[in-house]
Amino acid sequence: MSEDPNTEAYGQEIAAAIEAAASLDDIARIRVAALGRNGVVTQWMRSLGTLPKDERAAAGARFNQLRAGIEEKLAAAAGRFEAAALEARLKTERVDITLPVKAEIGGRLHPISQTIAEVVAIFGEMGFHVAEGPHIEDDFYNFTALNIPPEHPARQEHDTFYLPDIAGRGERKLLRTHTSPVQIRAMLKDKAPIRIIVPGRTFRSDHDATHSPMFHQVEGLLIDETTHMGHLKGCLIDFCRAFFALDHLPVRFRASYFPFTEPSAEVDIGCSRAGGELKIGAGGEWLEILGCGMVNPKVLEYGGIDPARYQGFAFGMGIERIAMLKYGIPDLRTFYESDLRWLRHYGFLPLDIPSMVTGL
Ligand code: 2NM
Repeated sequence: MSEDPNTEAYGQEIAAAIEAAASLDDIARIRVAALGRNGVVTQWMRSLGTLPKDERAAAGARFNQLRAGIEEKLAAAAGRFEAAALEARLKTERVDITLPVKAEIGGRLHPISQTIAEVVAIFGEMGFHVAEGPHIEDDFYNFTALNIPPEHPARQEHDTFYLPDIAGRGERKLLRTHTSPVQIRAMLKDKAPIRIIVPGRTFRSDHDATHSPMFHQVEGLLIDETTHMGHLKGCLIDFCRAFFALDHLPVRFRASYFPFTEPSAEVDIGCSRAGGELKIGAGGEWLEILGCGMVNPKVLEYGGIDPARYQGFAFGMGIERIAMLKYGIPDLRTFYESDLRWLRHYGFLPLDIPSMVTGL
């Protein structure tokens, strides 16, 4: 390049153009003209090699300064247009929640909500009330108080979503892996006797055809002075029969193990899988639907309840699983796709509130 490019004049010219820009498109055009592959500044920079050696450093510095100044002005102008566009969108896309439901969609209750309402209605009739708690928990409520030992696989990084240690205290919060921490909170806060069910979201680092990293559980807890395994069995048999609306549904208890209960059991209901089609209630086969047991005395102690005076039972089940079984929903993933056609098919009318009186 022979003549010395007037970077100052060009900088002012570009600044004026940016000032006069009326849209993000204008800004993009200015950027291309100045800084694009064949832009003015780019070409100047490319021509540095043709300058006499002793002028290169100073010219390079001026070009860089020019480019940085233009970048900065472009970014600021783009930011203003983006903010204005967002403002406009927020105005036009505001949702009027007082409008009636659109007839062609027809509001539907998600099967998860419906199933929780049904479970609440059944246990509500038995005198349980609903308890809720935080999704973000700490190690004590989610693991320690439930007698889950430090080396238990569920505690590993791999299975549990841990949050960063923002407080720098060497302890990390986590997303609850079950709703049981709410039972511990209830023991500590309400004392015995207790009769609660705890529906809610839970999180495990698990993702395949039958596991979602976010899913729902309902757990239950009953604590009193004379509570025994017979109460547990009667309560859960009644629940299974009410939930599946089958008065004579076969229910069996199979010995199992959980750290938080002793003894522990898994509950199966009768079914048949003849011809590859699952039918609940008939046939000589079994289908597991929930876990339960007598609350481990160690857990009562963590909850501040005297195990010499009180005992209780607890149970837990997956909402998606029992909803899929009851309503014939074949694929877990469809629960979270927000597909209105799916919701129209599997959803429930919002005012059809389940109750033991009107039927589930
Ligand atoms: C289950 C199975 C068995 C359970 C125990 C407790 C607590 F906090 F009371 F100890 N809450 N939930 C429990 C017991 C959960 O889920 C399969």
